[in-house]
Amino acid sequence: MNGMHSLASGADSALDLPEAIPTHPLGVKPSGNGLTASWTLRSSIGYFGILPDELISLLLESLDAKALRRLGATCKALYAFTRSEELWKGIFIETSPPDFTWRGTWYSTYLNLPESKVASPDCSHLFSDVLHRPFYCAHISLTPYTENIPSRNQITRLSDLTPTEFEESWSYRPFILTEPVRNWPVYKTWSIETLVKQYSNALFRAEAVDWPLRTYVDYMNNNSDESPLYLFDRSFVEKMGLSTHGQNASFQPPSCFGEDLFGVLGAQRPDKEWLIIGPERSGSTFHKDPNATSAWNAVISGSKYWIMFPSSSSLPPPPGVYVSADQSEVTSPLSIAEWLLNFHAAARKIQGCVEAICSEGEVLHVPSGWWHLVVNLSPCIAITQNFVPKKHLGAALEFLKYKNDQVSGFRKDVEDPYGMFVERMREAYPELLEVALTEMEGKKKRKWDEIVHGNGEDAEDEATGGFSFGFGDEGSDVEIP
Ligand SMILES: O=C(O)CCC(=O)C(=O)O
Ligand SMILES: [Fe+2]
Repeated sequence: MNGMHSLASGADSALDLPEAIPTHPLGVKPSGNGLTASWTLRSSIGYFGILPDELISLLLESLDAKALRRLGATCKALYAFTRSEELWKGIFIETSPPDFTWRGTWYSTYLNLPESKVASPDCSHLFSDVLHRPFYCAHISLTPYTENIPSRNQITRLSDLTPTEFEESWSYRPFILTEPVRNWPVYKTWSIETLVKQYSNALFRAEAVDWPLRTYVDYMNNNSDESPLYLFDRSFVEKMGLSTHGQNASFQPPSCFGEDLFGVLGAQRPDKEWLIIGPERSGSTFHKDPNATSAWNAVISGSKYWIMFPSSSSLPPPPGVYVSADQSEVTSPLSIAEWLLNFHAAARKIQGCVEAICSEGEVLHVPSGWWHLVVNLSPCIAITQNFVPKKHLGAALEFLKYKNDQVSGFRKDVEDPYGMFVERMREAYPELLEVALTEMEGKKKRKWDEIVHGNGEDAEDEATGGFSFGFGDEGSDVEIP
């Protein structure tokens, strides 16, 4: 935590700073403030005193609710440590009571007490980044990161595209469509209020839990989590009784995306669509979409900030993202807020980085293989679908064949997704399949030659003087203008 952050929560200096962060509920201050303090609550924690704060909070992760509460009763400093919301979120979710009232924090919800009945001793003489940072991250303003997008990074907005334009020119590029969603019945009728009225008791999946919508909305409206629980439900069409075909469809994929080739798998296709609801600051840390699919993401209400990077075997992952040598494991260890604080400024200068705010009524296209981080700038409802467009058939086949340990979203009884996809494609689109298979094998051979003869050159396109990214592992090359 740097000096500025230390000052930010010093009660006297908060007003001098552009970003006013409220005072921590127990008054805990960042470590820097301790440098000039005459005394600290930490001196009362006895033998624990020799441990750094990180280790104390790590140790507390192994205690159950009862032990935490007993330890917390010994002194104010340990009380503050045992009140970490992350600890109580874990304990509450593990317990998962069938019926409960959201009380504003994970701790008070677990105890089923109104917040006013929960002790909040004055811990203003405790100086700890470990305790203060999650609170700080939960309150930073997002605007410094999401506005003033450099013009070269701006994702193109289009009113609409034809399927041919999409196939020929846009399958490899992010873009925003501004029109197609505006006629959807769900766009015209959905808001958090209307949904909670109509589906109050319906259970929706939010990360590891299934909560009634009204409880999730209570949570949305009143939480201070650094990484708010995110509703991400793949069965919303059935749960909400929506229709997806014909004249009365509640929503429909924008027509430019053309046919989704995973459609040939019928009922055996992997998960394809999700309802996404979350409060301001909720969102998705960096990832690529499953099975080398592309996606569209339509904002029904609210707005989302997107930052995206192309990917290739010859390019490093986005800053702050770590990929294992065989690319099978991706770790984005930082919360969205911490990533923004630490990496955003450098990331947006990287060639290939694109950004946008996707507003209510707009749809963003995520091409196969692109890294993306998304954060909701206000309470947000969105629908997303993953699909395999013609131009990325090769990427999907290659993923299913060579990364079969990372394939996801298929039902357990589908033993060989690659084999089944090839078989169904052979029946439905034999020519497309042949072209994609030939391309895929050709690429494998080129890659092999590169390794053996060391003539791999897929980053710099010297002929055009432009910069092209080789989608060595997930598709064809794409030119970044
Ligand atoms: O709206 C969001 O948080 C983005 C969702 C996303 O990236 C996904 O569904 O893969
Ligand atoms: Fe995604």
